[in-house]
Amino acid sequence: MKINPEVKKALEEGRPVVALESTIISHGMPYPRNVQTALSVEKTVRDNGAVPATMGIIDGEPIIGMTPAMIEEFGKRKGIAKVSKRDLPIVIAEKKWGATTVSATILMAKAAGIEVFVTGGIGGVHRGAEATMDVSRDLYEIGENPITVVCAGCKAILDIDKTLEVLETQGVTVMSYQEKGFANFYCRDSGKPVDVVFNSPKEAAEIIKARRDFGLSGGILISNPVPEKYALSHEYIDHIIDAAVKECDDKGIKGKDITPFLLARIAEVTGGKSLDTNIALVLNNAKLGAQIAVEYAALKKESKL
Ligand code: PSU
Ligand code: MN
Repeated sequence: MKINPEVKKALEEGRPVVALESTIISHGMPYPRNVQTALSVEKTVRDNGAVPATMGIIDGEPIIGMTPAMIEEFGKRKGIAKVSKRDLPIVIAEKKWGATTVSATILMAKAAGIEVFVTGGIGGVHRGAEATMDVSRDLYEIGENPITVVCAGCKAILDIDKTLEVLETQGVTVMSYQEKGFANFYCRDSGKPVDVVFNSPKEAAEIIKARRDFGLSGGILISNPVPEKYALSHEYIDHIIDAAVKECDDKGIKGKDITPFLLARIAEVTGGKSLDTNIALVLNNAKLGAQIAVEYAALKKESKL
């Protein structure tokens, strides 16, 4: 692993660090907005007092904390592999470039000792999973590792009820920031209950600390609804998502190609509106994630965790 010196120093000094993924750059958004977004996310993390660490794999080497030049290349380059846990050994051994999904990013964060991670929407249980068994590795990796993932719920293309069920089975604590229901990616509230609503980053940090103090393994999922101003209404977006999911089925698109296809198709049909919302929610998550990382680092320092 190659750790960025700034990230390394922050970790050694117990200062807050926030992990970021790279699949959202290479497979989640078109160039150049993917690169602009990734760089603004890093800036937002810094502005809120933490050090960003964007993860990726370059020529088989896992990078903890990519430079802006690396991020630019990740956004432009064609044919970068989308790397989940199962793919990690392959891209490393074959010295390839790999963009890390939530699952692979969690593994790299854990290896580096980073405990807070910001993304857009996590992967989850796909609609029709009772037939296809398509359940994202993301859910299990959150269940098994000491990580707090800040997201705007799971992607809207998924089955939210089933996703919450798997999270519960995995023992993940699901918390929502200020809003009662689990966030719904492009929309604010899914109406599905979470385990606890919290009202400040400090409150979240206290729950993270309690989980660690008690020696519980596994992670915490923080649901942060997209800002009102950028939220799309169910009336507007739901049928667009349904049509895209059906098109995906009809075309026989499967496995890891489903999510990138759907995100791109929905962005196209909405004339870029869904992309604006996606970017807004990621930035909003970066702010909250950094604030939580700051509070958690302070609590750890106080209690010498
Ligand atoms: N969130 C976004 N855009 C994305 C993703 C998340 O706003 O592109 C990526 C994440 O990397 C997540 C992955 O881990 O999609 C899930 O893919 P799958 O559904 O194939 O498990
Ligand atoms: Mn899948």
